[in-house]
Amino acid sequence: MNLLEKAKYYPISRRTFLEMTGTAVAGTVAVMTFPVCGLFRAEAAFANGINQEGRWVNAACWHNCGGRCVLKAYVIDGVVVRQKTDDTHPDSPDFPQQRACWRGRAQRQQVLGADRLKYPMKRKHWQPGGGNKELRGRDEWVRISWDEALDLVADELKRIKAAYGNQAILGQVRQGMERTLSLFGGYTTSWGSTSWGTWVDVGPAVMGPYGDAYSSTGNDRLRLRQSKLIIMWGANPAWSSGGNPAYNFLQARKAGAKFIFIDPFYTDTARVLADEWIPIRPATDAALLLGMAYVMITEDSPARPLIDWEFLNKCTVGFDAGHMPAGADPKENFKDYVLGIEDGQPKTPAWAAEICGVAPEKIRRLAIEYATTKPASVICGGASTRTHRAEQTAQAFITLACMTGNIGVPGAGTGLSCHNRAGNAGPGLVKAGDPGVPAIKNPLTSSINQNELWDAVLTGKYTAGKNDRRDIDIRCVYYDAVATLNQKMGAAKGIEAHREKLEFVVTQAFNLNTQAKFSDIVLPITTQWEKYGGFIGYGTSFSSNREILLWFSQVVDPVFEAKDDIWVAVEIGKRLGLDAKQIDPVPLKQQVFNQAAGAMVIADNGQDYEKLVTITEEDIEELGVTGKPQTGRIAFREFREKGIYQVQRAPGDHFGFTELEDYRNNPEKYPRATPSKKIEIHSQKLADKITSYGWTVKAPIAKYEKPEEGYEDTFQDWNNKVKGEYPLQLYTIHYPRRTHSLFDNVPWLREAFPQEFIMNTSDARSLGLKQGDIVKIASRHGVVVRPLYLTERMMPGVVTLGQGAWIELDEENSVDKSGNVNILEGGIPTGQGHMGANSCNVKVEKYDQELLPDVEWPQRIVL
Ligand SMILES: Nc1nc2c(c(=O)[nH]1)N[C@H]1C(S)=C(S)[C@@H](COP(=O)(O)OP(=O)(O)OC[C@H]3O[C@@H](n4cnc5c(=O)[nH]c(N)nc54)[C@H](O)[C@@H]3O)O[C@H]1N2
Ligand SMILES: Nc1nc2c(c(=O)[nH]1)N[C@H]1C(S)=C(S)[C@@H](COP(=O)(O)OP(=O)(O)OC[C@H]3O[C@@H](n4cnc5c(=O)[nH]c(N)nc54)[C@H](O)[C@@H]3O)O[C@H]1N2
Ligand code: SF4
Ligand SMILES: [Mo]
Repeated sequence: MNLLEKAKYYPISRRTFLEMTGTAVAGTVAVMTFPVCGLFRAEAAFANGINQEGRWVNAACWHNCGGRCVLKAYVIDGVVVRQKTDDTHPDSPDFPQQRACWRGRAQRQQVLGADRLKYPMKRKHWQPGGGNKELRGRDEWVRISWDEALDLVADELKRIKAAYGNQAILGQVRQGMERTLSLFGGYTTSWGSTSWGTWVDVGPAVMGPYGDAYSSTGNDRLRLRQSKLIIMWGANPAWSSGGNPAYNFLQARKAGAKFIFIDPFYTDTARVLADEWIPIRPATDAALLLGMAYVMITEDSPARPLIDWEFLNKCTVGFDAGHMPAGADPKENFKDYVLGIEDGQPKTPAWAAEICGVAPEKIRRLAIEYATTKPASVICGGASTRTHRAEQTAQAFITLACMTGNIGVPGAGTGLSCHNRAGNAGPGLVKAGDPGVPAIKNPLTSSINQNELWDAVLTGKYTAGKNDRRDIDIRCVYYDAVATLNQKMGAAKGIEAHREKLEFVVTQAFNLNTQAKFSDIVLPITTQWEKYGGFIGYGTSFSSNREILLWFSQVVDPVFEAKDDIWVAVEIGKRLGLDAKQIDPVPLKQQVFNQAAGAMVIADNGQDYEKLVTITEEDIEELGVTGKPQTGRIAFREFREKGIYQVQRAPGDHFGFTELEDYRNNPEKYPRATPSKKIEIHSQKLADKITSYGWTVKAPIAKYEKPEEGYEDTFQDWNNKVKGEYPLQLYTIHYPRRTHSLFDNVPWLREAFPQEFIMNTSDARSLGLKQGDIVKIASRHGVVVRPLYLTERMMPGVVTLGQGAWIELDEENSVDKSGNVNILEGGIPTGQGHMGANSCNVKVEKYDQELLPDVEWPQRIVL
């Protein structure tokens, strides 16, 4: 019997279990088994005999997903036996419970999974200097003591610093080691937008920085109900904004909004909400938007106005030759570009249709519907701008919202509305206070764009700006809560960099995730369930929706030899001769107290904020922290026990929000922070900024430019429509099994969501493939294998695979078995160096070998 099998079936006493998890206490002995699913199973044992009273603890679901919901864990004598979600008040559409999704409800299989890392480990064939580097990711592991591990890490950091300088250390850290490495002389970082695509640069440049900079440009959820038309443009909240955003959209539908979905996939969200689905090829949205603009421009008439000239005149520059910003070439206006006056190519619906795949008549109808149904909201996920060259796309969205006057009116809006802000824009109504930890500045400024990261490690060169290529010599990567190797494009090259160049790779982790697997030293870390506690919500590093502040507490003791990230940062710091007090100046308990004491909640007038928490002398004494009593809305202990403060909402309250409302109503009084003080359909500042990054020359207006590895690149000969070697368009969806790479190992989720490769039935037929076949998917950059899922819900010519699977190499056949999308995608820097994850070309064929369902794979249990 191998170790895994033993772990699954070996009966252990409760005492042994508690000893293993570091929580041993004297008590009765009950028999427990590890179940097939790999959780330290305790329910059966407790149900079978020990009728002990347990307690519900507010447990964190701290991952970077769209939700951040209430989770509660039932703990009996140090063991979690049940989980539940928000039952703190009755559920209603205006005051909804913050219910957890399936991942949150499976959280204990992650925190108490049989595959938790138990001890510090060293790669068997690692030596200072790298040892046998090509064994990274496939070597054996050797258990070492914490002392040995910390000494090895500190010694190696010192050696690398002495030999190559601090620049040689690439830090992918944010849990404490960023402080240690900064005090140690600094480290190289990486940069580039992932989540919000090109909105990060385009939105603030074109509109002037707005409220909640990246996340939302529309309405709060109650005002969204005033919308008559909601276009879900590459937005799938049912999968990618867990918690209750999809429920909020449902209320808008019930209030009368029509829903149109523009997406290559007929999503689960569309199944619930869609009145119409318009399939579109990935990375071609700008073409569709320009085709719509053409209809609006050419068919606008006094009898049926399709353009809000008043808004354009009053609030924007750059639409036509008569309204150009100072210094701009009048020929470079948007209208003339659309009409083809400048380049001889009118951007007609027929022109757009050839690119985006939406029929010309449908484009015309959509344009007229968008221009005449008011107010209309365009709700974008990050996806349509997470493609190469997508600056044009974000800018085109804003341009069309201006043309139709759908800006600054309750129920109207455009742009990013995803993640935790999906359908609920606006400032936080309740916010945590500052934990009180002073920041430490990294003295180094060397930073490599995410798309060039592994290339830079291998070649020693990176782009620092236009005509500015610099040398860099990375020898070490330090990872904590950043899954760079798994989550950045170009992972195939990343593996090469790990196996060829790097001398030292360290990971702090709670399971053997991808970065841990490819490391030399792995340090076992506690999860949030094993720490003192904390907050989730605005003002914290885990922001939620604007109406809630969650307070989570410790659920279980640290398992095995797991230690907190900050403890590791301090211990390494001490060995590097640094001041421990600077690394960890404020104990976590005091930080949590500071966050509670500084928490603020919106006043009824919707303008002012007031203290949230009432704190007494006894509270301060009980905690043993420094602080002063204060009066707020909720008692300290009541809040901690309840685990949530949720602001009550009701239609007509003062907490409604519409982005740019003030500006639209009074542009003189509330000018935008752009050079013209207006919304800039023509933005030289944006063009200059994008061009200055060094990869792409951008025009000041939204033009369609062919993306790298978009639809056009599926052809060998575009003019004669001859397909090339990689004829299909792949995009990479945020998949329900995981939050990025997190939860990928959880057996219940593996079973429910098998990481299937999604393809249209007709494409499969032409390739001779059938439902369930194991297929090999190859791109210009790498190869993965997966089971095939055929459906009419996917547009022909387009395929998708969930992002985030843990790389699982079949070394013999040179394929990744997990379907990690970043093996397929190459790091191609364009525009603002954002992630272009939804533009990639692939070919698909039947795989000649077996592939077991993921749930049947051995868990990554070491030692
Ligand atoms: N389950 C789960 N949820 C998550 C996350 C996760 O990892 N897992 N991650 C969270 C994070 S950090 C983020 S940033 C958000 C991301 O949230 P989003 O960007 O909204 O999510 P995606 O799934 O990438 O894409 C949303 C929809 O866009 C469609 N789409 C893809 N490409 C295109 C395109 O080019 N044009 C058009 N029109 N549609 C397109 C997809 O089919 C999908 O239905 O999700 C958050 N929520
Ligand atoms: N191809 C493609 N790639 C993508 C995307 C895509 O759509 N397509 N989506 C992108 C997006 S939107 C995002 S936001 C990024 C996300 O990229 P990342 O933020 O790098 O991804 P996560 O998987 O969330 O990484 C978190 C890691 O930290 C670990 N971790 C969590 N908590 C702790 C802790 O307290 N301590 C320590 N030491 N470790 C911890 C987890 O186990 C996990 O390995 O991925 C991007 N990658
Ligand atoms: S949506 Fe996110 S925070 Fe909410 S339960 Fe699911 S994984 Fe956890
Ligand atoms: Mo993201």
